[in-house]
Order: sequence, then C-alpha cells, then structure tokens
Amino acid sequence: MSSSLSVEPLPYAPDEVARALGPDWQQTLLAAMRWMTLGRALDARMQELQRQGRVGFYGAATGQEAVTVAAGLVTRPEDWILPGLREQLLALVRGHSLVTYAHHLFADDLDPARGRNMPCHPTASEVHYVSMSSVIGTQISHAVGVAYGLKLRHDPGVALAFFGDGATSANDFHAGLNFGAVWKLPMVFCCTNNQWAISLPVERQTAAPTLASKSAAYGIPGQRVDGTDFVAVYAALGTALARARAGQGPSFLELVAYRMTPHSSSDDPLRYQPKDWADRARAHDPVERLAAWMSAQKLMTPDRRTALAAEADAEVRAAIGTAEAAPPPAPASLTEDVYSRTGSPRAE
Ligand SMILES: Cc1ncc(C[n+]2csc(CCOP(=O)(O)OP(=O)(O)O)c2C)c(N)n1
Ligand SMILES: [Mg+2]
Repeated sequence: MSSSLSVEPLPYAPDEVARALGPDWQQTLLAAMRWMTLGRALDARMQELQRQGRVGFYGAATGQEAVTVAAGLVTRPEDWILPGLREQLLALVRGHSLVTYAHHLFADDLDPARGRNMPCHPTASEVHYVSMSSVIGTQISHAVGVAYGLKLRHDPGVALAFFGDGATSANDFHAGLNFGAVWKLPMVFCCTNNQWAISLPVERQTAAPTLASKSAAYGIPGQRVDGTDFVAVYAALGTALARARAGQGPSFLELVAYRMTPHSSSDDPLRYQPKDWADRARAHDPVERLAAWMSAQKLMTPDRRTALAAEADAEVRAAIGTAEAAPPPAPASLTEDVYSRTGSPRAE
C-alpha cells in the first residue's frame, strides 16, 4: 500500500457524474460538500469537548461521511433509518436540528430523551431516524420489522438498516437478511465496512472474500461499493431504493470505508492499528476526494472551501453554546414519561 498523502482521485468524467446524480448534480455535489464539512467540524469539536470533560462520550464517524451524506440526500422523507453506530450526520441531512442534537450530546433538559439515552445516540422521530443501536446488529431485526409494517400498510417508505462489518457476525444479521429476502421486504441492508470492529480487523472477522458475497446465501443481490466515493454510494443506494420501492425486495450494499478516528472517545487505536493505517485512510478521505474532483471541474475553490469550513465551525460552536447554556433535566423528571397517568390499574 502506498503511504502517499495525495488522495485517490474519483474516476469520473462530468457526464458520468450527471448520469449518476441526475440533472441537479452540481447542486447535489455542493450540498454534499457542505454536509460533509459540517460532519467533520462536528466530529473535531465534539472530540475536543470530550477530552475537556464537557461531554461524557463521543463516537466520531470521520471517514464515513460519503455514506451518511449520500444516504441523507438520496432517501425520501417517507423512508426509515435504523442506524448502526455512526449515522448521526444522516439524521442531520434529513432535517434533524443540529441544536437539538447538541442538546442531546449535553444530555440537558431540552434533549428529547432528557438525558436518559447514552450520549451520541440521538432519536429523531420527525425524520424517521430511530435511536441508534449499541447492541450490535439488533437494528437489523428492527429494520425487518419496520419494513414488514411498511409492506402491510402499503406505505411507500423503505427501511434502511445501517451496520458495520462487525455486525455481520451477529445473529440478527443472518435472521434479518433471511426474513427480509423471504418476505421480499422494502428495505436496503447498508453495511459500512470501515475495516475495524473496535480492535478487530475485518480479515479476522470473516473468512469470506467480501462481506457483499454473504448476501447470496439469502437470495439478496449484493454489491461492494467504494464507500469513500460519494458518487458511487449515491448511485448504488439510488438503485437499491428503486428496487425496494418497486416491490422487488431488499439489496445488500457493502460500503468500504476507512475509520479515520478512534472507535470512540474510550479507545486508543495506536495500540492495535498498523503504522501505515492513517496514511492509507487519508488517501481515501471522502471529503478530500470529492473536493479534489470538484476543484478539477472548477466547482470548488480553495477560498470556497475555507468559507465552508468556517461556516460549519461557526454553526457547530453556536449549537454547542446554546446547548451548554441549557439547564440539566430536573431530578423530578426522572419518573416522567415512565408511568402512564391514563392507563387502567393492573388487573388483580
Ligand atoms: C451484541 C454486542 N456485542 C459486542 C458489543 C461490543 N461492541 C461495541 S462496538 C463493537 C464493534 C462494532 O464494529 P462494527 O460493527 O464494525 O461497527 P463500527 O464500530 O466499526 O462502526 C463491539 C464488538 C456490543 N456493543 N454488542
Ligand atoms: Mg467496523
């Protein structure tokens, strides 16, 4: 592997990108750059705040922005997101408020979960974003249930299950793919293979040559996609969503990316990652790859990038300032939303 610091170029002529993204492709690319830049700013700032003791925990998704932003831009409001560990940016792209997310990260009184959920596990029901699953793989079964409900109700939405390479060894993965295929459900299995399950490299997770190859056993078409290439992810998700909407059943996408930050704020990857990992990951930085392509096409300039980064940083700092000024949940709120006031007494 090369240890070059230059990024892998995206291999497209402009007309190929136009075909993949549709007539508004230039606006889509600009929106993608804006959201990816926001994701970067959020991850950087929140990791600093965790080190300063201002938030208890944070799980960055640096390196996986092409997946979350493409999914946020290509899905429709009626679709449902069942996230794994790193899809918070997707909720924001779908319209969840950054300020509300900041309230959640500070577990304050304006956090919709009022501090009861683990930090970095937002719930955004208004954008059909279910609380993320830290119990690896369980959301795959939940997504099957959601998709089954959508099918029974003739609802036009599609359920998207997001999970990591590690989750492919969980029971729910096998049960979920099987039920999804047998019932021909409107869903997409989105596996972001960031090549690590905490300290376990993907080569020790499975003896299968690719994760995408696993879906054949369930009768689901599987595709391995460069998960650091925004255009490729957008196109592959678009095809899988169209298939699900047409009643043709689920697809499986293995989106290969590079985890560019520690597993979480409780991890030290220097103890287990090879020395050249950071250089390899930087060569596949999804933000830099897209920016380089857009610069070559004169759709981006260094000044515009600097401005985007400054805007994103200001937006993140403003949201954090608002959240940090909010009071913690009142102790009495601990029992609110727990017991029903209107329910009938338990039958003797
Ligand atoms: C059922 C279960 N087993 C083990 C764990 C501990 N654990 C937390 S994250 C993780 C690795 C997840 O790796 P992957 O699915 O690749 O997701 P990534 O963290 O890379 O996004 C493990 C084993 C857990 N949370 N749940
Ligand atoms: Mg992983």
